[in-house]
Amino acid sequence: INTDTQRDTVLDRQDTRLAPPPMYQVVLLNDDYTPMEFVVNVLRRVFGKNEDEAARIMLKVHHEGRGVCGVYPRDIAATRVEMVRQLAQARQHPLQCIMEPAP
Ligand code: TYC
Repeated sequence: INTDTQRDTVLDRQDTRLAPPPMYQVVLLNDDYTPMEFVVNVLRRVFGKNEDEAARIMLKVHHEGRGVCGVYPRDIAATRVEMVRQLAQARQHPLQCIMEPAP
């Protein structure tokens, strides 16, 4: 065996390993006006979902009011929220996207 812990002990060095970063969930919110097809396309383009998964998330948001698109470190979550805002604004859709600490 040769674990990181054992190597640190043998070499008597400080533990330089990092804690995992805090994670944030990106959440899409429902509204009455954004077309379903637009939301599906956003989920495919911004969050890398396939057609089936994108449709599943869109319908969950449509029926339940909100839905998680993905869970990421802070900067990646913030960038994806901004990409959704820009795509929605470009087509004048009221689509809202937020990030919140993952539970
Ligand atoms: N409720 C919208 C409609 O009926 C569809 C929709 C789904 C809008 C998800 C936003 O995040 C959303 N056209």
